[in-house]
Amino acid sequence: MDGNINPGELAALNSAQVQAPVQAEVRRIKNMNIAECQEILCRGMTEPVILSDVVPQWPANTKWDFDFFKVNYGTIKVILSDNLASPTKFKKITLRQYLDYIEDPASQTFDTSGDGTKWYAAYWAPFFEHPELRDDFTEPEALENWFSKISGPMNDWYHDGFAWLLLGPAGASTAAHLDLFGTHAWTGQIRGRKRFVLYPPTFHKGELSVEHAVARGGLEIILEPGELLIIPFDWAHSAEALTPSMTLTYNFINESNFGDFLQGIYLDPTKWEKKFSRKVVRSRLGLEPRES
Ligand SMILES: O=C(O)CCC(=O)C(=O)O
Ligand SMILES: [Fe+2]
Repeated sequence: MDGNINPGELAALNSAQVQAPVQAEVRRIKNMNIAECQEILCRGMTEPVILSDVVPQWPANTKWDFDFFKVNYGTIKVILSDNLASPTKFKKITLRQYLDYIEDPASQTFDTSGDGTKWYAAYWAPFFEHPELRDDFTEPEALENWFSKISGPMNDWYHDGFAWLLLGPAGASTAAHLDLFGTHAWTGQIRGRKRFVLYPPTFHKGELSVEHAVARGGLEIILEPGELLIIPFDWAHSAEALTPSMTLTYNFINESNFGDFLQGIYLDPTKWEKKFSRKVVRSRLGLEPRES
C-alpha cells in the first residue's frame, strides 16, 4: 500500500478493525554504527529500533532519580497536563510537589479532580537554564544529529526547543501523533517502564491520517529502564507510563529527514516562530525581545 490509496481501499480501512502489526517486534540492538543508523532512517523503509547499551553508560542512569530532582530542582515550577499530544487541561505546580505526586498520586491534595486524571509533566525542558544536566548524558554519535553540530548560542536554543525530560506517574499518557517539523526522536527511559504503540508509515501516509493508523492498531513495545528507542520521523506513536516514569527525549535531524524538516517549518510557521519566541533565547541570539 502506498500514499495513492483509492477511495474503496480508504473506505475499507475506515471500517477496519485490523490489529495487525507489520512487524513482530522492534529490534533491540547494541553498538549501532553509522551505516546501521542510515539503514533504519532510510526514506521509504524506516524502522524503529531500541538501543540497549546507551543509557546504561550515562551518569544520568544512576544519578537521575526522583530524589535528585526533588533536592536540586524542587522549587522550579512545572506545567502539567492530562495528556501530552492532546491536552484538555493544565496546571502549574512546583517540581517537588509533583514528584511527591508521581510516587503516590493519592497523597497529593492538588489532585482534586476526582476523575482519574493522571497529571503529566511533559513540557519541562530544563537543558537551557540548567546546562549542567547535559553533562549527564550523550546521544549516540551514529545518529549524526545535525542539531548537535550547531555551536555557540544556537546550541542553547536547540537544547531549549527540542529536548524534554518527561516525568509522570503510572497512567500518564501521550496520544498518537507525529513529531514536530518532520524530526526523528530518540527517547531514553531513565526510570520506570513505558508502553509505546508505534504506527507504521504505511498506516497513515497520503490520504490516511494518524487516526486511521490508530484504528488499525500498531506495534506495541514496552520500553524498559535503561533502553533507548529511536522513532523515525514518519512513525506516529503514542505512549503510557506503566510505573512512575522519567524519560529523556530529543528530536533530531540529519541527511535522512532534512527535507521533511524544512517542509515542516514551511507548513507550520506559527509553531516555528514559537521556537524563537522565548525572551531569554532571543537575547542570547542578539534578537529584540518580542512584545507578546
Ligand atoms: O514518552 C512519551 O510520553 C511520548 C513523548 C513523545 O512522543 C514526544 O515528546 O514527542
Ligand atoms: Fe513524539
